[in-house]
Amino acid sequence: MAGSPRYLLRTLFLGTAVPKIWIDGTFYEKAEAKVSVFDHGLLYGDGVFEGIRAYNGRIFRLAQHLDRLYASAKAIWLQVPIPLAEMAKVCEETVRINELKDAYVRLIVTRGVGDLGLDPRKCAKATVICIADRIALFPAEVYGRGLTMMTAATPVHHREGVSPRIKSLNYLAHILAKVEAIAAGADEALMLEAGSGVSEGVGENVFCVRGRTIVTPPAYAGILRGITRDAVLEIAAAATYEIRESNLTRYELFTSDEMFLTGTAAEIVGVVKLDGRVIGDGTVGPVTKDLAARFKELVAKER
Ligand code: PXG
Repeated sequence: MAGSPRYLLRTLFLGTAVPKIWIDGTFYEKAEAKVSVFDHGLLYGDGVFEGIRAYNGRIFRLAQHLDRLYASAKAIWLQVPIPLAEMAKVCEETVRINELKDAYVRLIVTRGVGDLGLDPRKCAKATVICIADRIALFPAEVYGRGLTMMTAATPVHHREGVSPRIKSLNYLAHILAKVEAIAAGADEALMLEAGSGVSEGVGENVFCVRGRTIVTPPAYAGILRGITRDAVLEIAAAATYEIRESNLTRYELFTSDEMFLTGTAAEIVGVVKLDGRVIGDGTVGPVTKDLAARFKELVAKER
């Protein structure tokens, strides 16, 4: 535990703080931060999560992330055992105690400990975990040269199945898509909806640009409604770009001037190739660069 003599000694001798992870009200050091093998999050992927960033000690759009977490929980009939305002304090305290300025916060709510049957009523109380660490999704040079993408054969979940709007612990479809992209030598996978149409990257929303018009699939389509997506739409509107939220086909991506992805971990990253087709002139385009610069300004100033 964080306050244990062993922890204090280690911190004293090594000088650097060992990561402290919050589980159900207690901070544990990394090696001791564990959940039961009977937790339904592990047994069935039964739970929801959030990935959140802090910039210079301030958590970016925490309220929106928590709203999405509680909505995801509601959609899977999961009672989050602590109120939203308290959850916000847990996130802030976890960033603070780990002495992180630029951090990645992973908040997880599982169905909790049950038995080997999948009946969620056997789980008396949800497990809540908050981790604050760092994240680097793509190597730095990718932001300069842009990503290559490949459309995965595996689609996102059907929107009336496990809705892609739910940020659930079931990421297997997205992981399979990533595996397919890696096998094909691409940096990232593009996923389609179960019907058809472009959905998203494996952890990012998709945009394309034609002239000064920016297009992205609508939130009601089979996508996770990204917090970064919404922030970029706001920035783009303020910068007088024209915005269209409409269904996209791969054809529209192939023939666009620019393509980029947005996500908490990825932030804004240009795409220069999709399924072997060069997008635009094959470099990260001016609109992508402009929005990335504006996004950087926003995260630096916003609370
Ligand atoms: N689609 C999916 C399927 C996601 O998982 C996004 C879009 C972008 O949403 P936000 O709210 O982040 O703009 C996500 C987010 C990870 C990781 O560990 C994944 C995400 C976020 C942070 C970390 O790979 N996915």
